[in-house]
Amino acid sequence: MPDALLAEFHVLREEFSRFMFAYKFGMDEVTTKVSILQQEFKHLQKYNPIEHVASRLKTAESVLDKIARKQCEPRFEEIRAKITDIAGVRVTCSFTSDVYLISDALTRQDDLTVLQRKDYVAEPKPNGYRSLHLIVEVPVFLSSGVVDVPVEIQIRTVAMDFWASLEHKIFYKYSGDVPPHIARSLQEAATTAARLDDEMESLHHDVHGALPPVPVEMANGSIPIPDAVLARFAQQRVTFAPLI
Ligand code: 0O2
Repeated sequence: MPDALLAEFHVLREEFSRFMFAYKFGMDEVTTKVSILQQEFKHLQKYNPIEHVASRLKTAESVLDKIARKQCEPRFEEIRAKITDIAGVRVTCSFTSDVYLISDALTRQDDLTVLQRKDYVAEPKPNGYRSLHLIVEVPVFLSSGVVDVPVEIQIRTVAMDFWASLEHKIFYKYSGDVPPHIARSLQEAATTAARLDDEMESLHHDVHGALPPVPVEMANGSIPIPDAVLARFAQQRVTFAPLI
């Protein structure tokens, strides 16, 4: 390979690496935010709405596939603007109401900008897919300056997650061309999963009742804590012992 071409290749590889690292850092920022919420809920509110959290970076191959599919020009700026799911964080919650609880807790954070919100829980896809999707932009502070990085956040219940992971496997097994009888069965399974979510939510409500949300201002101590919330703390036996 001629020297000039080799040098160009090295520069490009380094730029690509820098580009992908920004997504990794953006993903880490969002994962940290989710982890803080998870710990706060668990230790301070004695209720943990989050079952698990996973994150992934798209592979270079998958980014290239998407560049071709979206007819995106192979320039970093254009890729950052058009391909917004290079970094992804998936939050799996216990109940449907938790999906919105987590979405609200994240989107009211000042340093996150919501670029897109798709509510496939309220309006499932025709195949039965349900999840709440957010594309948020998070600032990443590098030694050279700040980069705003888009991160896709998928928030769903355990039942939605179970269905989606099975459907994903079936979709790939048939290369996207799922036979009609299997597509029908998947739709029925999605309806069953949605019913299960409704039943579990109602059971949860019967057992724990509807808890009043803690106002944002209370977290910074700027308003007095109302009696109802104090009663709720007492009811849940919240202790103020050190967390670690
Ligand atoms: P992967 O491997 O999970 O990343 P887009 O093509 O993403 O620009 P789209 O399709 O409008 O635009 O985005 P949408 O609807 O927000 O979906 C993006 C992601 O949601 C997908 O990413 C899947 O992870 C998930 N998803 C969406 N629809 C379905 C579905 O019907 N079944 C399952 N199992 N997952 C779904 P990727 O890139 O397809 O895959």
